[in-house]
Amino acid sequence: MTQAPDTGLSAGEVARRLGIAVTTVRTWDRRYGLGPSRRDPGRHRRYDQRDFARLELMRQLTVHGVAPAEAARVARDLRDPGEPRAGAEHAVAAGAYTAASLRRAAYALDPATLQRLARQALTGGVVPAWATAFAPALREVGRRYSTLGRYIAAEHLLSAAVSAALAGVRRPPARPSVLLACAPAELHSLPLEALAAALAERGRASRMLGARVPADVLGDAIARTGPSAVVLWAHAASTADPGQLAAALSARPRPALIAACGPGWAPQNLPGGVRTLADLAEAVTVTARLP
Ligand code: B12
Repeated sequence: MTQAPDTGLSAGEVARRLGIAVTTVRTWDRRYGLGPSRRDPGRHRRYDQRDFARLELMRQLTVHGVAPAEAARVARDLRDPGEPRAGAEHAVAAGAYTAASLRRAAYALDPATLQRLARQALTGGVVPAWATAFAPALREVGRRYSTLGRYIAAEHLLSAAVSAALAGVRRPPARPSVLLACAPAELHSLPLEALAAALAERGRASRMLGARVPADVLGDAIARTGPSAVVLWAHAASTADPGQLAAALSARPRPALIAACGPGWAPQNLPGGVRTLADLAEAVTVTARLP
């Protein structure tokens, strides 16, 4: 638990303190904007305490399996410069601990514990709970399931608990301006459930059409509700349906944002007017900005 001195730290000193390569420090600066904020004339740029806290959080999140782009977004959001490291360390450690506890409760087929843990995880906010606890637990249980079919019950109980906890986040009484829908053959709806809950936390209401939304149903829903954003989820290439994108693109009024999200879509094959969103944090930032 080292503090950056008042004079700031060089990239090399930051790397040493964090136990990572200096090239990683520079990459995180260049690629994710996690650089030093001090620019003293005639000197190299120096990392102050807050810059250092961000990098420390970035390292902890990536060590816990959070994808670098998502970890960087969480790290850039770091507030409370007074006690940055204590708060960040606590959040990450709590997330990792919750992910492990969720997995244990899932393997033990213990729904009451799963529900309690999932609700508790949300007290720190939907985005950190998803990034540090829910998604890692889901990935791990999904991995076990793919190698050993008997984990299917654990996966079902875990996803039911996560889904119920996300649905428990209070929805604002605002007019829904965001439309969320899965691809026509897609059953994986949890990432969109997380997005609906994260938007609700920010006072934004959404309409979640859920799993398996046929193209014509989507087009009709857009025409009837006039959303400013439409977010479509496909978890596998086999469910990603260009016909659904075409329905969104031709619907009137045309939504300001049409996003194809999830590992099922191939970004290079998307038609013009459709964008991708890399993770929950980006999806929240981009959709919450719209009117
Ligand atoms: C829960 C779950 C289910 C539940 C879904 C419940 C629900 N309401 O969502 C149920 C039981 C229904 C289910 C069914 C099936 N599933 Co399933 N399931 C999962 C599991 C465990 C979690 C899914 C999830 O929510 N992932 C979200 C996060 C954790 O996933 P991620 O891809 O790592 O996230 C990255 C990005 O997507 C992005 N991201 C994450 N969250 C968000 C949020 C937003 C808004 C954005 C923009 C981005 C974003 O950031 C992450 C980092 O890059 C996964 C395991 C896994 N690794 O995902 C398997 C998994 C996706 N399922 C799988 C399979 C095979 C199936 C079935 C076909 C099984 C079967 N034989 O019946 C069926 C039917 C699928 C269908 N037709 O849609 C495979 C898919 C393999 C593939 N690529 O084709 C997986 C990977 C398991 C495995 N290892 O085999 N499943």
